[in-house]
Amino acid sequence: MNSRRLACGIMTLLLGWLALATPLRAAEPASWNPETAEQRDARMKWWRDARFGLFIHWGLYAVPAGHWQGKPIGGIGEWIMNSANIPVAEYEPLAKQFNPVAYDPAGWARLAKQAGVKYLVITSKHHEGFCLFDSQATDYDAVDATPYGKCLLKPLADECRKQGIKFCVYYSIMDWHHPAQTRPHERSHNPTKMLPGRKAEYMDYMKQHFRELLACCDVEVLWFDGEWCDWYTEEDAREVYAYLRKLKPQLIINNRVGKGRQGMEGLTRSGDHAGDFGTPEQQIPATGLPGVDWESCMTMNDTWGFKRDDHNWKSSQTLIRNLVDIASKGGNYLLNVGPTAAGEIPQPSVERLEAIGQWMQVNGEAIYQTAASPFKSLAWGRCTKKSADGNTTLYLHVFQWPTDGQLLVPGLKNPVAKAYLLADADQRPLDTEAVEAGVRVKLPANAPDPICSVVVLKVAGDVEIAAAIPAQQADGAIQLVASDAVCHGQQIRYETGPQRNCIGFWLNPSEWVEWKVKINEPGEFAVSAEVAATASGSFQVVVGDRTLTAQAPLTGDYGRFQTVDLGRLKIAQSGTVSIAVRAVADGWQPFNLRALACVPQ
Ligand code: FHN
Repeated sequence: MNSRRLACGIMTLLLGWLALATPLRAAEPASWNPETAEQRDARMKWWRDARFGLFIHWGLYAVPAGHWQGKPIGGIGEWIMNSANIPVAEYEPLAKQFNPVAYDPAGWARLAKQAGVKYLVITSKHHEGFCLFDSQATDYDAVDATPYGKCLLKPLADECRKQGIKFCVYYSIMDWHHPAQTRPHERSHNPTKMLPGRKAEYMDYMKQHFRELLACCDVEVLWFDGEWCDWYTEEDAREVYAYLRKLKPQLIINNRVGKGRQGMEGLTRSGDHAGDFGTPEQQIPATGLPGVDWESCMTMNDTWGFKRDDHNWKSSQTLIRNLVDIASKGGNYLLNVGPTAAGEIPQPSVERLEAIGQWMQVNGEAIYQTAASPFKSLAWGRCTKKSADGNTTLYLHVFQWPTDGQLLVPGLKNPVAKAYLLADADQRPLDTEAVEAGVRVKLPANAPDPICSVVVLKVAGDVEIAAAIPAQQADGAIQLVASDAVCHGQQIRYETGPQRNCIGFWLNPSEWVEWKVKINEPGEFAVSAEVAATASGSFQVVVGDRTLTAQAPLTGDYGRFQTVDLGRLKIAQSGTVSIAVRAVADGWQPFNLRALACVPQ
């Protein structure tokens, strides 16, 4: 055993002693998260400030790279063992072909640094069960099972630290290789079943890994996945969470350690679930989520693990605007690369990371340490914010540069102390003007950056924004979306996420919703609604003393929406009008309401 492995071994033993000194099924109540809000804020601060991380999916699945027995296999690359229905005995030998001779941890860390990421999350063990680190608990690892014969994580951890990048690891709870877990049936590995009487063995196996990962790499975030197996419970989650935080109090742990994640939407449903941040996957929440820590993990093409045939690369523009969109909503962006079995990051990924890095070189100030936009939406782009010494800096991320050179910041009431282009090192002042609709900023004819140019506004105090209410469109139509509605009641509320983005939790028929709308042209309107319902209830659209009664159609799922015509309704007066939707209590059945439209007749 070389000195490095010896050192890791000793550290692991020390951590093991500490852990054993704290019995896993602790005698004290499972107070899995006793920390105060202040302690949590201090622990989460670097992560919240970071805003941008690099995800790396690397494992034996990079060897077949999306092909098996001469045939292309559909689905994401790291799932090939399941997608091609490969038995463990036929999958294991891939380890003998895994020899990443081109692996350059220093080069990876430099690329990450240049891209502007502040943390890096690499798979330590994906569902396949293969460990990229040296584990004393198994020989199914990079040291014992591959011709490469060395730990893959520690060198990268060391190089990341040299670059000032936080080193973090992904860890799958579901394990398609461990003998305590078995296939649910002969056509799939997912989700695994736990063999009777072997759960404690596997839980201890995982804890050995946690100690080893902390000992060898001192990880800063443990990014769990594969928590959906029914043998793994919320009680297990809380004990794992408490166990890890006792080993490393400053460790940050995602919500997939627990059972509260709401599918790919990734956020934690209400209730007492373990985990420090939500994990939307391949999607960005529709709006910011005040007080909620979340991180959208996304691929550059369509797969997490390397697939030789996946050339469906997102543009650098898309990736940069995703980063801006996510930061404008107060979230983090965890952008994935899938290295080859040889240890190379695909060139298209390198090119995109370099493009992001060039943008971040100029505009990183508008991403790092920022808070969510104070605006509900901006037609021309996004906004991020910083507050210091009682003043506010607004970073206006302009995607669509105004052709007339006038950028309207809607509803902004603060006087602007200073405005300039972030790309302008001399910070030459831009003219601004307070107008009824907000603040106009006079911009040069050409945008500094075709993808996203940042205009900086310095204002005194906290931002004050006049509540922009929806207005009748120039063609007379009225388009009302759920995020602009005013909910009246305790349970009814706006729900975010691509499967929702609606008024939901309408369980109580005495609760209701309304839109305040600026009407310029009263008249007769054809009214339609976008609804989702699993049972049909009646509701009414009410404007003044006029009422339109309708029945919600059955769409079969609270996330499957249909647009239904409700009939005609007269809006008799101009000015600010309330368009309300109320439940008919008799026979009420909850439904989700995404939008309301009124078209002049
Ligand atoms: O099954 C995994 C998948 O392979 C990938 O790791 C993603 C990335 O977070 N997580 C799971 C799917 O939700």
